[in-house]
Amino acid sequence: MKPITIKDIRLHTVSLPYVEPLRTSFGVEANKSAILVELETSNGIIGWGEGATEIRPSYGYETIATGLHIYNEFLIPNLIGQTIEKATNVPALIRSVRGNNFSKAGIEAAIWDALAKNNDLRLADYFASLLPEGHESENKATVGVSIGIQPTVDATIAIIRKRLDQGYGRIKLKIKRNWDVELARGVRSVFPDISLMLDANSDYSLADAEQLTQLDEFNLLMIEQPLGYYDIYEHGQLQKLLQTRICLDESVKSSNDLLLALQVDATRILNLKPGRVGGFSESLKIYTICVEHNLPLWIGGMLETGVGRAANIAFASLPGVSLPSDISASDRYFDPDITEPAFILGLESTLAVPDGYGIGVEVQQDRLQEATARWTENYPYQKTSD
Ligand code: OSB
Ligand code: MG
Repeated sequence: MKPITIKDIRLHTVSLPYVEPLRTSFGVEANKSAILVELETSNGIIGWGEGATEIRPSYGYETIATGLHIYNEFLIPNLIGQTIEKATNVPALIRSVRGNNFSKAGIEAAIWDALAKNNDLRLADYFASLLPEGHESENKATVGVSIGIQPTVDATIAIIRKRLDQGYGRIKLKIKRNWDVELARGVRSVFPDISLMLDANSDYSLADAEQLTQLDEFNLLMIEQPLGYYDIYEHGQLQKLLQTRICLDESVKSSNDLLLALQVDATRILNLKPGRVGGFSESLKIYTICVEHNLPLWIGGMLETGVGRAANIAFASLPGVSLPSDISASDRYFDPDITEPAFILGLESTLAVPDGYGIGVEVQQDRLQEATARWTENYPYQKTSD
């Protein structure tokens, strides 16, 4: 690999209106906010990464404001002027910064993109080059769609129907306490056979185990992160009582967390969000653990802009990603997205990996300007309902 030398790193905080907001157990935002990282190398290559931090510390503890602080004060000063030959060397360069995984991942992603471009490689092929033979990119990712909490069961059914008509082959519904069994029963009475899963975003505690066992009758593909943010042990306790497989999301923040979760049978499937674990270097470690343990794996989403989504699609195209990922077509999120070309849902609920080098999509300067202006207008906090 031809190395890159980092000349400059520029941050763009953006705000993009969602086509359809996603209500979770912790609320809803009308706009997508993200920090886009633009990295320039000494030979003029531009790499892009997305730090998928949100406005509020709800899904994780990082926010846009803490992200800007960590980038500007710590990560960027550590990296400017560095020569990097392999993106997997990056975590060692920023290990003095504790935690803040989404921010680290945003900057690491820009380095992955720049290194891939500098070596005329698609990001998907760069990932595959670091894995054993037989792990080449399949050039497409199999995907599903995540549907937020709706006011009624009928409204949920209407959206599921729309998504099935669009070609999505796996449906995920957000649930919360008191919005679970009745929802699943109503949906299953209309769609007895669809591939269906539920995501609780940490809303329950072990005391709710009996309620959760009532979901066993609905033939769910999995239940995602029912219990608390840190509660790996408790998920293991819950799994003893449930037939439905538990899939951890929030609680697995590193490869070490995954090994612990496997030890206590807390996760029978894994939702890997590359940002949550600090980036693609750690994600490759986790990928390898999943392959070794025959653990079904899929890539989660944070409603990313095209910058983050393109990189996640590249990762999700690896063959060890064995279940549909939470990465939908561009039109499910934004009109228009910040990058071109748009991701369009293909046959059998797939998204194609673009042909271009690196992430394979281009940031549109006019849309970037508009999105940064929208952020500035609304800063520090956008209006939120709830
Ligand atoms: O828990 O998977 C989640 C979005 C924001 C925060 C948390 C989650 C989600 C999603 C979105 O489910 C999936 C997507 O990006 O399409
Ligand atoms: Mg989740």
